[in-house]
Amino acid sequence: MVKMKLLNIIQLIIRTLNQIKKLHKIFFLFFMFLFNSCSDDNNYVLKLGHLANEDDIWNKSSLYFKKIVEERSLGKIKIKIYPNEQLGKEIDLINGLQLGTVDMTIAGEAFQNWVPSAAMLAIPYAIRDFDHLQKIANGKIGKSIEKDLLEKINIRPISWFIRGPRHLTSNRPIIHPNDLNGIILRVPNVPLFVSFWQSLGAKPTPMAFSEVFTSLQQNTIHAQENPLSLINSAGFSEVQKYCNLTSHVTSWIYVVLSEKKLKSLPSDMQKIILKAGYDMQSFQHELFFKDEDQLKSQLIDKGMKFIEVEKNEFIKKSKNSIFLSLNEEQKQIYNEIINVK
Ligand code: 2Q2
Repeated sequence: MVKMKLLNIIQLIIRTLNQIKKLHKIFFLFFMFLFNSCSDDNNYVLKLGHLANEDDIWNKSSLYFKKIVEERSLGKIKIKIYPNEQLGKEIDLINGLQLGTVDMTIAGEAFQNWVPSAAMLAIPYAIRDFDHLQKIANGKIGKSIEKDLLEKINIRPISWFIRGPRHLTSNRPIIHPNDLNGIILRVPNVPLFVSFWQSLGAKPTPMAFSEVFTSLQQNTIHAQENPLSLINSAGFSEVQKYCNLTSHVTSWIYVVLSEKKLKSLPSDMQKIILKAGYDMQSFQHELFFKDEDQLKSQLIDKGMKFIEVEKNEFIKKSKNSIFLSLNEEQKQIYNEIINVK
């Protein structure tokens, strides 16, 4: 009798335990469902497209941004990075930002096609060195370009990256502007660059960055111009023998975000993005100065020959055309730039 009772009690305990276990499972599933649907609601995806490849400093800096944003937002914000113009060419990306098909990109003087003051980012022979560059980008002129981008096309710069001087690469040495005779030269979609190279006697042709390597290889263009970092990461040393040290443009570039996208996020998420933009800038600047010194020797190792050019001849020959292409307001800013000591 006692044995039977004991058995009943044990069975009752087991049943209760089983029920608790089931309930446990149900609760678990219920909470998982809740958690998943919440995190779906709170998942924000930002697509960042740019023209450089995986090895470039822009991509390394973008990856740093991705890391800190995802960490600080506890995974609520996801940053998807598309290098190599996978998400579109520079001009398409800038259009896409305004249409809402892209959230972020890295662009600079090409903005002059929408915002005239962005031409001031890259006036040939205006910025003397990195110290001067930092003063301009951080100062009144940089701030007013940032303001124009935001007010005129609803695009918000969240970082600015330092760039090394642009040099001309080619398959024959270019020492003097006269050597440019007959040279078809790729430039980005930047009207000022077209008039600059025309004034020097070359045949500039605007083209998206992703098409440059193949066009050089096929000899449909003979030359291109870019900072050493892009020349190196894009592997132009495989299709160009000479790097002519024209140093014709020293400039900076913006990492930009669609203001509409930013404003669609909760304010704590907005703060995380803006702070991360600021931190990415410091990260890029530090990495830039570490990299910049080694780039020349890396390119020499890859077989490139560096050519000293008659820089004064380039300045002399292009000066008039640069000035003519600026309107009154731009001329004034140009004078301000060169007067910053
Ligand atoms: O040559 C290029 O395509 C790049 O260096 C940049 O895209 C260029 O500097 C500008 O189009 C930036 O807006």
